[in-house]
Amino acid sequence: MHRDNDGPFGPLSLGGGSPSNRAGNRTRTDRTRRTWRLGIGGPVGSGKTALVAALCADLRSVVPLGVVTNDIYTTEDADTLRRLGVLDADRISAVQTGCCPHTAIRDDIGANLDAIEELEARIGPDSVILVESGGDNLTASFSYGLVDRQIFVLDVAGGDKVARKGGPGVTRSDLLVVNKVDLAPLVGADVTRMLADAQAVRDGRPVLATTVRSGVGVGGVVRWVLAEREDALR
Ligand SMILES: Nc1nc2c(ncn2[C@@H]2O[C@H](COP(=O)(O)OP(=O)(O)O)[C@@H](O)[C@H]2O)c(=O)[nH]1
Ligand SMILES: [Mg+2]
Repeated sequence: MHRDNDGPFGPLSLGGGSPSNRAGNRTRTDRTRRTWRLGIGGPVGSGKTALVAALCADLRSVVPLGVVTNDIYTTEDADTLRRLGVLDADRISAVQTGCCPHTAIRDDIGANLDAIEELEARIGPDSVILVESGGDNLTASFSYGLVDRQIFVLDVAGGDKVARKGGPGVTRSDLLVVNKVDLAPLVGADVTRMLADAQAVRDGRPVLATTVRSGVGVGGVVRWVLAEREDALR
């Protein structure tokens, strides 16, 4: 299923985002290759798992895929993805952080690295591994020791103030996804304003508006992922 409906807010970046200047390093110091890893973070309920499911549906025929989920006390997100059948069950691995979720993706990344390497051994070094963070507030961000690129997902239903509140996900993620645009009229949120506020603090990094639930804008996210991975392979 490929979605290329970019929706009323247009394709990919607003205001022309410059690509991230971090080189994708897929070679370890011992010269062995490793998977390309994409972090997906953001507040609880913003649509991270929905985005992971949509990316799997669109990318699984293009590239070998694996998913690592992070939940504090459960394996809820991995269970959801397995139930949806987006990938074979053994390509989805659950990390139970047991602590504040950003610790496991930023500070003490060992459990996530173990899960990634275990998947990588099974799927191969040419795969893409999506790492969903546990839901957190605006302070969470991934260590670049864990992922090569990161997406931060905001929820329009949280109000159009959220982009103005900033935090590392809003300002420095490689791609900011403003999701649940369909709910804007119901909560009185001004999406155009939200996108402009985000763009103003992102120094040219891209912002995308989506309604993941109906696939609107997901094609733009897929194109961004493929372009960033391609960049890393060069
Ligand atoms: N209306 C609407 N609901 C969405 C959208 N994306 C996700 N959801 C719903 O929001 C809820 C939380 O989504 P989920 O992906 O579990 O969020 P996560 O906690 O960030 O992983 C679920 O009920 C989804 O169906 C969207 O674009 N529009
Ligand atoms: Mg989730």
